[in-house]
Amino acid sequence: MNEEMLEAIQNAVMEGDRDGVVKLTKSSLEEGIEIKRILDEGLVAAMEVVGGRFKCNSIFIPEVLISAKAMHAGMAVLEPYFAKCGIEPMGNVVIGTVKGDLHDIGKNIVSMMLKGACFKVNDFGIDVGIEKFVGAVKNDSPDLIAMSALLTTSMHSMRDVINALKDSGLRDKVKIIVGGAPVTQDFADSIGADGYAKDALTAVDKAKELCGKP
Ligand code: B12
Repeated sequence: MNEEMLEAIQNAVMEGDRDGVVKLTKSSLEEGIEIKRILDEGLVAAMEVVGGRFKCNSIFIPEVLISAKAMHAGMAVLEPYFAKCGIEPMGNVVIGTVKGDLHDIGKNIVSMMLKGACFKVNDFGIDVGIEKFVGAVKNDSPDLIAMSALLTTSMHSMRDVINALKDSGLRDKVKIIVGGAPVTQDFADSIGADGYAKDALTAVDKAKELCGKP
């Protein structure tokens, strides 16, 4: 039964059926299916299939976008269930997809999971320039900067942000975590980031560790 429901969510995302995704996500919650399973085995699993189809040119950008919108609609249903926090935040995080990159599905999942783990999250969205990250450290003193990149071309902007922070004398004031499909631990080390995580769940653990709240 649970498997059928999760498969139905996958199909609805793949078909770009927003209303269907919302309805099925709500029903899955009512059935008591774990939120993490709805996310991983329903919504994210569908985007993996969509990604494979996009890669081999069997679907194109408009179809991917329609599926992405349907997935976001499902995430919006789940979001309130993540936020069961006390008064004291785990830490302040500024998150964004780096300059030149418009991909935000993974970044939004990380953002949502961090909020769910009681971090205060300031989400700068997509195509976030160096100055914006540096300005945030200067003016708002976040504990953690989280940068996402999905393109092999844009991931180098992460290094530019870190270098700009060094040049402004601000590097030691903030921890930096990076992620996104092309990013690896080796890459994170090579640009001088403090942490890397391959998925949203690991990102939360790493963020806690970097903020001294393991
Ligand atoms: C959806 C998608 C799009 C959508 C984006 C919609 C949106 N709102 O995000 C649209 C259609 C707009 C798009 C456009 C393009 N795309 Co695109 N896209 C994808 C696709 C199919 C899925 C990405 C995705 O959402 N995955 C699902 C999420 C859940 O996974 P995720 O992002 O990896 O995130 C997880 C982890 O990486 C991690 N994570 C993510 N961020 C962070 C941040 C931190 C701090 C941490 C710790 C962890 C973390 O946690 C997440 C959750 O577990 C991928 C293919 C793929 N399989 O990845 C191509 C892909 C990324 N795109 C690609 C390309 C080439 C493009 C375009 C250039 C296409 C074009 N010709 O115009 C444009 C680029 C536009 C731009 N300037 O950014 C290539 C990139 C190739 C490369 N090596 O650089 C890919 C890999 C497809 C391919 N050819 O194989 N794309």
